[in-house]
Amino acid sequence: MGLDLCHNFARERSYFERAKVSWSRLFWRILFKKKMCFMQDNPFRQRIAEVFSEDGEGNMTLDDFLDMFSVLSEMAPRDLKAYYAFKIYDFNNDDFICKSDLEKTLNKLTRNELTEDEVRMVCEKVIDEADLDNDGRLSLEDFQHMIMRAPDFIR
Ligand SMILES: [Ca+2]
Ligand SMILES: [Ca+2]
Repeated sequence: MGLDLCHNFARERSYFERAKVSWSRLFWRILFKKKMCFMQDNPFRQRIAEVFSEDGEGNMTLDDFLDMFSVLSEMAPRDLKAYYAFKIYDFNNDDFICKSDLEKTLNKLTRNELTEDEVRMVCEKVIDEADLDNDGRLSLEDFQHMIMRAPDFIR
Protein backbone atom coordinates (compact mmCIF):
# COMPACT_ATOMS: atom_id res chain seq x y z
CA MET A 1 0.00 0.00 0.00
CA GLY A 2 2.87 2.33 0.81
CA LEU A 3 4.36 1.65 -2.61
CA ASP A 4 1.06 2.01 -4.40
CA LEU A 5 0.67 5.39 -2.82
CA CYS A 6 4.00 6.53 -4.23
CA HIS A 7 3.17 5.26 -7.69
CA ASN A 8 -0.17 6.93 -7.59
CA PHE A 9 1.14 10.23 -6.37
CA ALA A 10 2.36 11.50 -9.74
CA ARG A 11 -0.84 10.43 -11.45
CA GLU A 12 -2.95 11.89 -8.74
CA ARG A 13 -1.05 15.14 -8.82
CA SER A 14 -1.60 15.59 -12.54
CA TYR A 15 -5.26 14.80 -12.07
CA PHE A 16 -5.53 17.43 -9.38
CA GLU A 17 -3.61 19.95 -11.43
CA ARG A 18 -5.93 19.40 -14.35
CA ALA A 19 -8.96 19.60 -12.13
CA LYS A 20 -7.55 22.73 -10.46
CA VAL A 21 -8.30 21.36 -7.05
CA SER A 22 -6.43 23.04 -4.26
CA TRP A 23 -3.13 21.70 -3.06
CA SER A 24 -4.36 21.27 0.44
CA ARG A 25 -7.09 19.03 -0.87
CA LEU A 26 -4.55 16.86 -2.62
CA PHE A 27 -2.56 16.75 0.57
CA TRP A 28 -5.53 15.57 2.61
CA ARG A 29 -6.56 13.10 0.00
CA ILE A 30 -3.20 11.41 0.25
CA LEU A 31 -3.51 11.49 3.99
CA PHE A 32 -6.93 9.91 3.79
CA LYS A 33 -5.66 7.06 1.64
CA LYS A 34 -2.90 6.52 4.08
CA LYS A 35 -5.37 6.26 6.90
CA MET A 36 -7.12 3.29 5.32
CA CYS A 37 -4.08 1.09 5.81
CA PHE A 38 -3.47 2.56 9.20
CA MET A 39 -2.89 -0.52 11.28
CA GLN A 40 -0.80 -2.52 8.81
CA ASP A 41 1.71 0.01 7.73
CA ASN A 42 1.70 3.41 9.28
CA PRO A 43 4.71 5.70 8.94
CA PHE A 44 3.32 7.73 11.83
CA ARG A 45 3.07 4.81 14.21
CA GLN A 46 5.89 6.05 16.43
CA ARG A 47 4.67 9.64 16.37
CA ILE A 48 1.11 8.60 17.19
CA ALA A 49 2.38 6.55 20.12
CA GLU A 50 4.33 9.58 21.38
CA VAL A 51 1.32 11.86 21.15
CA PHE A 52 -1.02 9.49 22.94
CA SER A 53 1.36 8.21 25.59
CA GLU A 54 1.26 9.98 28.90
CA ASP A 55 5.05 10.13 29.14
CA GLY A 56 5.33 11.62 25.64
CA GLU A 57 7.90 9.02 24.64
CA GLY A 58 5.67 6.37 23.15
CA ASN A 59 5.36 4.11 26.18
CA MET A 60 1.66 3.48 26.11
CA THR A 61 -0.44 2.26 28.98
CA LEU A 62 -3.73 0.46 28.44
CA ASP A 63 -5.56 3.74 29.12
CA ASP A 64 -3.45 5.48 26.47
CA PHE A 65 -4.39 2.77 23.98
CA LEU A 66 -8.06 3.13 24.74
CA ASP A 67 -7.83 6.91 24.30
CA MET A 68 -6.07 6.42 21.00
CA PHE A 69 -8.66 4.00 19.65
CA SER A 70 -11.52 6.20 20.69
CA VAL A 71 -10.02 9.20 18.88
CA LEU A 72 -9.34 7.11 15.78
CA SER A 73 -12.81 5.58 15.72
CA GLU A 74 -15.41 6.71 13.24
CA MET A 75 -17.54 8.01 16.08
CA ALA A 76 -15.05 10.51 17.44
CA PRO A 77 -16.07 14.15 17.07
CA ARG A 78 -14.38 16.00 14.26
CA ASP A 79 -12.80 18.62 16.51
CA LEU A 80 -11.18 15.94 18.60
CA LYS A 81 -9.73 14.21 15.57
CA ALA A 82 -8.48 17.51 14.24
CA TYR A 83 -6.87 18.31 17.57
CA TYR A 84 -4.95 15.05 17.68
CA ALA A 85 -4.05 15.19 13.99
CA PHE A 86 -2.60 18.63 14.68
CA LYS A 87 -0.55 17.27 17.57
CA ILE A 88 0.71 14.37 15.48
CA TYR A 89 1.97 16.65 12.71
CA ASP A 90 3.47 19.15 15.14
CA PHE A 91 6.67 17.13 15.39
CA ASN A 92 8.61 19.64 17.48
CA ASN A 93 5.71 20.24 19.90
CA ASP A 94 5.72 24.03 19.60
CA ASP A 95 1.94 24.21 19.04
CA PHE A 96 2.33 25.28 15.42
CA ILE A 97 2.68 23.30 12.22
CA CYS A 98 5.52 25.02 10.43
CA LYS A 99 7.19 24.21 7.14
CA SER A 100 9.60 21.73 8.65
CA ASP A 101 6.72 19.85 10.35
CA LEU A 102 4.89 19.66 7.03
CA GLU A 103 8.00 18.52 5.21
CA LYS A 104 8.44 15.73 7.71
CA THR A 105 4.80 14.75 7.30
CA LEU A 106 5.01 14.70 3.55
CA ASN A 107 8.28 12.76 3.49
CA LYS A 108 6.76 10.15 5.75
CA LEU A 109 3.63 9.88 3.62
CA THR A 110 5.49 9.54 0.37
CA ARG A 111 8.42 7.50 1.80
CA ASN A 112 10.90 10.10 0.61
CA GLU A 113 9.92 9.50 -3.01
CA LEU A 114 9.53 13.19 -3.78
CA THR A 115 12.48 15.42 -4.50
CA GLU A 116 13.36 18.10 -1.98
CA ASP A 117 12.06 20.75 -4.35
CA GLU A 118 8.73 18.99 -4.76
CA VAL A 119 8.32 18.60 -1.04
CA ARG A 120 9.17 22.24 -0.46
CA MET A 121 6.75 23.37 -3.14
CA VAL A 122 3.83 21.32 -1.79
CA CYS A 123 4.51 22.51 1.76
CA GLU A 124 4.66 26.15 0.68
CA LYS A 125 1.38 25.82 -1.19
CA VAL A 126 -0.33 24.12 1.72
CA ILE A 127 0.80 26.84 4.10
CA ASP A 128 -0.10 29.59 1.62
CA GLU A 129 -3.62 28.26 1.34
CA ALA A 130 -4.23 27.51 4.97
CA ASP A 131 -2.36 30.26 6.81
CA LEU A 132 -5.18 32.64 7.64
CA ASP A 133 -3.23 35.11 9.77
CA ASN A 134 -0.18 35.10 7.46
CA ASP A 135 2.40 34.29 10.08
CA GLY A 136 3.92 31.58 7.91
CA ARG A 137 2.85 28.66 10.06
CA LEU A 138 -0.37 26.87 10.90
CA SER A 139 -2.00 27.34 14.26
CA LEU A 140 -4.66 24.90 15.43
CA GLU A 141 -7.22 27.40 14.16
CA ASP A 142 -5.65 27.56 10.67
CA PHE A 143 -5.51 23.79 10.66
CA GLN A 144 -9.15 23.32 11.64
CA HIS A 145 -10.20 25.74 8.97
CA MET A 146 -8.15 23.86 6.40
CA ILE A 147 -9.74 20.56 7.42
CA MET A 148 -13.22 21.99 7.06
CA ARG A 149 -12.44 22.65 3.44
CA ALA A 150 -11.12 19.12 2.90
CA PRO A 151 -13.84 16.77 4.17
CA ASP A 152 -11.96 13.69 2.87
CA PHE A 153 -9.72 13.96 5.85
CA ILE A 154 -12.54 13.54 8.31
CA ARG A 155 -14.05 10.55 6.61
CA1 LIG B 1 5.80 22.60 15.20
CA1 LIG C 1 -0.96 31.07 10.79
